[in-house]
Amino acid sequence: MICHIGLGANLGDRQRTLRRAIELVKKIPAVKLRRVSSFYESEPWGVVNQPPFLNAAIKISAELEPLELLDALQRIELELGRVRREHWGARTIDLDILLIEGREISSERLTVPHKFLFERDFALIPLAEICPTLKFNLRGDKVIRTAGSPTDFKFKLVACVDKNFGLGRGGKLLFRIAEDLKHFRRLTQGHTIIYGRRTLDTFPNRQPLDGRRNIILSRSHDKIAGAEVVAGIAKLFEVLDAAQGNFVIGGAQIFKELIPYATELFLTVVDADVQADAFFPDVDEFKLASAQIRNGFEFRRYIR
Ligand code: A4P
Ligand code: MG
Repeated sequence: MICHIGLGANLGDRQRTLRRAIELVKKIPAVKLRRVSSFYESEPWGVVNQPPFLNAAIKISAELEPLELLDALQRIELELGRVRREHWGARTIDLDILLIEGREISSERLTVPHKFLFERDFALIPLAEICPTLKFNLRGDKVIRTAGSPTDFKFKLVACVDKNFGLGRGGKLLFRIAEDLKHFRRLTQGHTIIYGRRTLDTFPNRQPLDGRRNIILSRSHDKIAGAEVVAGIAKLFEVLDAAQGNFVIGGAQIFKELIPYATELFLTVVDADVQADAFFPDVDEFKLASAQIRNGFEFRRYIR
């Protein structure tokens, strides 16, 4: 099922909590995170004498029953230190199921669409950003887009794949095409490149690439000459600069982790069918913006 979830926080480090909550939703078994909205600052709705909220929305697909999803979301609320006190009152994190595609639910534990969705601009505005088909009227409450969403890093994913979006085999890349390497250099030169430890092994002399800020995701290494090493996505968000070009260059696991937050994809698609064992993730949340046909391959650019 396709489902939209609303997130809200008004206690503690709200930005960090929202990001952590999104990462935890991503880790629920049988859940795939597809899209993430910007973060929005909003005035409290309902109980008004409490701190302002930070709100966001995400889109997921889940091979779960709605109540199983609700259970998983409530476990995340607990893990992030939510204490249920006052109805509509202040909270470190609130995760509400806003919509489930093609479903209406009205049971003791769960009402979908969310009971107050269409009365709440703080829920509708982030939701509309990632669900453009939604029809609604706003009340005119103050809801202001603010920085802090992982999508603000404007991740651009760059890869060279075969017809089946195969990336590699046995830890090696499938292709080495001179024109593509030039294209890659032109895109990334002077910017930040983000990649996994094993991708370093595919580089010439296993050295970080020059003329770029190299950030390597690794849990097993803490120092690599010529690069900055970070242990996970949460740490990555702390060291990145949103104003910089942030290029994600592999491998398969890193693409999978960061594609929900990406704004653009640069795929070199080679007209070949190679037995790959690692694949680029689904691109169905993106649309093809341009394709330049070359001899035996094409340069594709996708946007949201
Ligand atoms: N429940 C029923 N339907 C759903 C659903 N679609 N999604 C049940 C999630 N839960 C659902 O929620 C109470 C019970 O609602 C759950 O146990 C579940 O079985 P709760 O989170 O435990 O209690 P609550 O927070 O007091 O109530 P509720 O209704 O979740 O609060 P709201 O409605 O989310 O309101 N103002 C701004 N600007 N931004 C906000 O994010 N949030 C609230 C909280 C108030 N004002 C706000 C914001
Ligand atoms: Mg709630």
